[in-house]
Amino acid sequence: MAFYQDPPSLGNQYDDDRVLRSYLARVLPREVAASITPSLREMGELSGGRLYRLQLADRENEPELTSWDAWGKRVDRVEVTQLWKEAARIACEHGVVATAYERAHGAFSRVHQFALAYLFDASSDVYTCPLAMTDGAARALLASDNRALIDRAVPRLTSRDPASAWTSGQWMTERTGGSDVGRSETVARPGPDGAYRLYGTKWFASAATSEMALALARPEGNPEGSRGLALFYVELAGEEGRREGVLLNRLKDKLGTRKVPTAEITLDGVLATPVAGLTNGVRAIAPMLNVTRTWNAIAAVAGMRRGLALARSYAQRRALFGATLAEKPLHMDTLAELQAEFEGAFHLTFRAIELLGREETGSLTESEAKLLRLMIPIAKLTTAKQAVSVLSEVLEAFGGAGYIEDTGLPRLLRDAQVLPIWEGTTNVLALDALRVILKDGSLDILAAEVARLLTGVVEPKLAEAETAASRAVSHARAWIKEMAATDRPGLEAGARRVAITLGRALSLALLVRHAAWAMDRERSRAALAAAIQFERNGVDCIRDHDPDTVETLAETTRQKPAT
Ligand code: MFK
Repeated sequence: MAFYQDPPSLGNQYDDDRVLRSYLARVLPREVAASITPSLREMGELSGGRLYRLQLADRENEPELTSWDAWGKRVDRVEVTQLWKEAARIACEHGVVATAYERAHGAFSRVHQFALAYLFDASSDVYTCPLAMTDGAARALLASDNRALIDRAVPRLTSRDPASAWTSGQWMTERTGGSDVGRSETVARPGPDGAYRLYGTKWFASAATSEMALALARPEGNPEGSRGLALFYVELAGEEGRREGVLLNRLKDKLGTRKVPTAEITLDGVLATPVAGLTNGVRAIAPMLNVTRTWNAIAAVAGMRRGLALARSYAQRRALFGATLAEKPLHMDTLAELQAEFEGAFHLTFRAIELLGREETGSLTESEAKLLRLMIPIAKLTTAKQAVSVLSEVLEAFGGAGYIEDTGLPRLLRDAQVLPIWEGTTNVLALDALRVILKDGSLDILAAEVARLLTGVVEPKLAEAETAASRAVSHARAWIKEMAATDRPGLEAGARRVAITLGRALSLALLVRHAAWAMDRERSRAALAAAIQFERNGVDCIRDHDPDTVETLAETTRQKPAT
């Protein structure tokens, strides 16, 4: 009999998820948990069942851009794949954005919404990109207080009716750069009627199929730099002349996120409405950035969870050297390291989501608001890096099969690789976090949060983890203080290591707190093991700055190539 390997399989992704269920049991009031569980179970069923099968069947399909019709008319039509069409319907009907705005459970609605997004994401081939933009646009419009635009767009962005729902794009990045947005070249010109029209090129326009977009542009005559930019609302969903003044030049040929129709576009006089005045566009779009960065973190967590679910299933089915992989100490040791990373990322991200929900319902204290401002870049950058390294290991856990496209596994790594890049690279967000720390004392608040989480934990097995979390934060505080006073270039050079250390320390403190709760209330030692393992994986990444070494290597970088 020839041998054929059983493929990995998935069950209900809600019922199978100890980490999610235990977390929700801790944070949600009993009646809220009872009310939302059916929706999560339904999404878990879709995500491990019908949507997952469709994802595998749709694997080779990609969006297509048709620029011209048969008679030479410019049409710029994008056709997305079957999976995305189905994902759009499911996301809309199940309220993957709407839940946050309906607020059936007040601040907890954000936790409910992101739990739905977490379950949905891994089987959607990044349909969460347009959802993130849609959520972010609704949030930025609401923050703008522009009543006319809010009334026009927000009900559509937060609709549960696929026939009338809109998604939004985010048009920021230009050829001049994705990070230094202040160099944007797009101009906004008022016509004789006072209406603005945009002219320029956007280099990474997310999800070219959206019905509206938020775009940065410089009103003619405004000064250079980011303060001279304004935020504009662009509507693309008109009956006639759809996308009038917007040319889709081509779709990007990307390493991953292949189902997302990311486009290069020319804005050639598209009508646009100022959202919040004619300056300070970055400030006006910032609420969107904070929401989309939270989505980035949830996508990182969801990707890790999916990879581990498949790797665990495979470990039970794959036998070699006389036993299944699930019985092999080294394989289990490797998966334990990855599981701890996933659990740390999960708790870090959902803590930020709790605060986001409280911010939106007006119940955040001033110091919690500062904590949230610092936590979002830290959570985004920490979880994105974890996702890439965890999913690289997940592929290896399948041996050669992990490298073969029609297993559906390589996509996991390709789609993770974008997470540290878009929505602010690791370095840009590390510098953002450093700026916030130096400006408003939020590191003291983060340190107090870590101390609060560890207070009252008496389990001796958690002692080392507790010490590691609080020592890492103290080290970061002392290091920043010293470097800020003595070595500014060294401080900047160490910003990424500091941000990751803070992300890992906060993750560990959250794991410790959850482990203590789970032992007490659920008689479960799984979260305890995750906390201990996370500490063993390492927390403090800060090292002393060594300018000589860095400068010597920098000289190599600056060398002119030999001719
Ligand atoms: C499932 C996955 C979902 C994700 C899908 C993603 C697909 C989308 C693909 C893309 O489009 S990626 C492009 C995303 N681009 C970025 O994320 C930009 C990265 N660069 C930065 O974040 C820079 O730090 C930044 C552009 C914000 C720098 O801008 P500035 O204007 O040079 O900096 P500045 O002066 O710090 O910020 C201007 C104002 O905004 C300040 O307020 P004031 O005017 O009151 O002083 C800042 O405090 C405020 N601000 C900036 N970032 C903020 C913020 N406020 C709150 N939260 C923030 N995060």
